[in-house]
Amino acid sequence: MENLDALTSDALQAIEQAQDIPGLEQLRVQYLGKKGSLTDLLKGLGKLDSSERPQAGASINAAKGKVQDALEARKLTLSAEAAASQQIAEAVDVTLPGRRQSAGGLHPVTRTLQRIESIFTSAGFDVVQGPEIEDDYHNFEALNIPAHHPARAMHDTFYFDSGLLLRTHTSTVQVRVMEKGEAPFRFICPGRVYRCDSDLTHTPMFHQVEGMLVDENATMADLKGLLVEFLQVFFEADLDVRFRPSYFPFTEPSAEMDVQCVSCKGEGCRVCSQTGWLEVGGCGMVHPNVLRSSNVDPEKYTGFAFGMGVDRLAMLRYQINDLRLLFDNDLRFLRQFSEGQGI
Ligand code: 2NM
Repeated sequence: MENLDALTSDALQAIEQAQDIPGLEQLRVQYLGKKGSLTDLLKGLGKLDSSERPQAGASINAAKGKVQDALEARKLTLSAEAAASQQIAEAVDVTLPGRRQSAGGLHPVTRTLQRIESIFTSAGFDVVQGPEIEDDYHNFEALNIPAHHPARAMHDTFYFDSGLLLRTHTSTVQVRVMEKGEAPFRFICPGRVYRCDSDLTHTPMFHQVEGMLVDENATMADLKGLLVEFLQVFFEADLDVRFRPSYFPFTEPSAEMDVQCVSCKGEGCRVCSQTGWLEVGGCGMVHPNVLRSSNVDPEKYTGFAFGMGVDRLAMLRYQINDLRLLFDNDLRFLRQFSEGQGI
């Protein structure tokens, strides 16, 4: 009992110095718990003379009350401090500038496809799609390429075990449209095609757009007029176009078409290998055998058809010097085509 005052002031001091709630709880146990020092004193009251007991009991209870009050007060302070520092830690600075949502962009090949479709649609052509997995008939036979024809070797075809194949051109779609519908026809077929070929300038999958017009008086002159107009609108320049005689099994006569180099306007540069010309596709008058196979009467109808490489057109339009950039999906490359640009 002589130490009660010292004990109390030690307790109050320790409580005042407690740094956190667990530390405070430890002090409560130390002084007021079942085996706490103030509890012990109360338990020892029995040993006192009965005359001293009320006085001593009152003193101990008063000390307990002070310690309890101090614990309560300190607990309030510590909780408030903890809440305040949590608030600071989790504070959101509403004055910081927001993170911009960057708008995505269309892939240059997609943009090129859309541009091609928009030009041909303006000229009255429909846009038709078809399957990428095809059969021998639609990829070869119906296009006047019979079995063992040397042109089959040119195509480096991917075959499935089933005998089906990945289409090597989109002419397959033209066959499907002709066999289902009735002439006249006027449509383009854009899409992916596949050839087992991979080097600096060839990828096993690439994009092609083919087109055809079948009508009672379609001529090679109509074909040339359409393609010259297309290339000048596509490149937004008054470029020369030339047609060189060529051979395709599905057209007769056939031609390859060159456009004046978009980079040097015909002067000769690295893009055109100093020739001044860029090869952009093939074309010709649809072979009567092809029309006949698809139930179009070659005595009544003539047709022209053409095919162009979309990836090459994209490279020329956007000045991309490596074909592989189109298929690597490197964001540093693709981001140059994002946001607010037309097609
Ligand atoms: C080309 C070149 C020449 C072509 C032919 C046909 C069809 F179905 F009418 F026979 N479609 N596409 C054709 C003609 C494609 O691509 C270089």
